[in-house]
Amino acid sequence: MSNEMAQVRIFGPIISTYVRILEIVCEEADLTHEVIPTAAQAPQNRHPFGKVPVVEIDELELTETAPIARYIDTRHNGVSLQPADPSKRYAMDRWIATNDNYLFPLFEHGLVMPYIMHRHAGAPLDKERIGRALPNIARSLEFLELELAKDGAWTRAGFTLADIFLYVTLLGVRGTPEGAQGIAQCDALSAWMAVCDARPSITATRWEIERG
Ligand SMILES: N[C@@H](CCC(=O)N[C@@H](CS)C(=O)NCC(=O)O)C(=O)O
Repeated sequence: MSNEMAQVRIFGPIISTYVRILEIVCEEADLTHEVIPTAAQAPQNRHPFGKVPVVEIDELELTETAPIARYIDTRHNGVSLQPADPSKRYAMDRWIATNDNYLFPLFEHGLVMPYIMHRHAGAPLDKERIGRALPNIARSLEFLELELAKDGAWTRAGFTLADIFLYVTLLGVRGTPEGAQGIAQCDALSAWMAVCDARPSITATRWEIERG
């Protein structure tokens, strides 16, 4: 990388759902970006509620991923990832909210985090926690599959910010054995993920662990 400072500085862990979402949005907007490794609990983390990421862009310091994504797309990408039609814009926002309020917390705490703690922090795999979450996780995947198969759900307005949020959240799920099996049983969801897998903004921001 050159010595020049990136246009967007993202403070958060290198492997983090919300950091990756913003890396993809930056790629879509053709903005240079850099992740400055920062743990949520680190004293230098400036998020008022101890979350990550915190973002520096245009001499601003921003928090909360969905508003940051909308800001980047509006200010730097010609609003390409947000439909103009109000009902389509609502659908995009609804799926982002569904992701942030229900899907991410369920998947993260019930499945993804126990595997991260096991694989990267040497903790025993918390099978009890996973077992408790799995029925709800299976129901959520089935819900996504049915909605997508019924009428295209979040894909009806083309590729939007909703695709990015849902894809990265499901990427974490697919990185676990139970999650990979669950997603493989969902034909529409698998096909949509495969299309996203090949998108240049997504391949350009792949995590080291995805490269195999
Ligand atoms: N509402 C925040 C949520 C971000 C979030 O949940 N980030 C996770 C990492 S992907 C986090 O900070 N986890 C650490 C923690 O909750 O202590 C946003 O949209 O940016």
